[in-house]
Amino acid sequence: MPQTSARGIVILTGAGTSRESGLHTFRDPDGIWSRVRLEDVATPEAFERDPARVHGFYNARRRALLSDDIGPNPAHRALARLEAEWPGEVLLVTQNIDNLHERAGSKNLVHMHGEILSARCLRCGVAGPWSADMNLETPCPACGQAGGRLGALRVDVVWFGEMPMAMDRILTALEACELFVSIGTSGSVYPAAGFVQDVRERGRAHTVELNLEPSEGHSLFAERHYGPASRVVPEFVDRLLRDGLGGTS
Ligand code: BV8
Repeated sequence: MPQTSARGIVILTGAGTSRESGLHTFRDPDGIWSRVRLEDVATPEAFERDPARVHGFYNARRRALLSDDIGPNPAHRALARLEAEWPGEVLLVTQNIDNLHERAGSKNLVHMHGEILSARCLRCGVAGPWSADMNLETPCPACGQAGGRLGALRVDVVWFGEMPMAMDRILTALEACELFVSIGTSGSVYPAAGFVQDVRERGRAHTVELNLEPSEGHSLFAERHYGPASRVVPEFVDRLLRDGLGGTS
């Protein structure tokens, strides 16, 4: 059976994709980093220094995500449709720790910065689904251990200075893809912000930025469309499914 020639697509999403679902971004004027310093809540040193504060930061974001008025928006749904209808592989790499891509139906998905609805044990290393608040006394559901200066559990996300997840899989997909689309990200956090350069260096893939406004790396993209993700992403997906790769300009 000949390998289909349909070409692979890699999509990178950031917090702007979830903004119209009601979740805050990081670096917009009303963003998360305008209210708290990342050095105080999103690094291993912050957790060592004040684990209760870090638990409180993620407990609040987890509760917000699980509230009834938060759900996928048309951008999440358009990306799930692209995966279902595109004849080649579509790998969705998200920097987001929410579960809105899954809830929209995306399956071929990598959370390179982890997931807020997962917890990891500091003692046995086992990670698993977690939707409740977490504190220093919470026991690990896998090994039962609890207590200690840092407690037993941490949120299963990638903090600054920690290695992002699934990098081998991501870099392999970037190497093979014919289309790289960056959506809703400021392009200020590495290695994700460097993916477009990785793709350009291979000289074959088309690169597209879909964002509310030009990102830090906007000049690196061959094609750019600006506006809210809930409009710009469905429009782009419709065009791509109608006209194929040659149709994008
Ligand atoms: C690593 C998870 C190496 C947690 C996050 C100095 C010291 C130490 C490290 C570094 C350093 N200098 C550089 C680094 C590397 C560092 C880094 O890049 N720092 C930056 C600040 C300079 N990176 C790391 O540390 C990474 N790890 O390098 O490891 C290593 C090597 C070997 C061994 C060990 C380690 C790890 C980075 C991951 C950190 N974790 N999050 C959590 O979420 O709490 S990062 C955080 O930023 C989120 O994941 C977020 O997704 C990511 C990027 O932000 P964006 O998603 O882009 O969000 P932002 O608000 O910035 O932008 C939103 C965009 O949306 C805007 O452009 C806006 O216009 C747009 N928008 C808004 N509304 C809409 C919209 N678009 C469309 N529609 C709308 N409606």
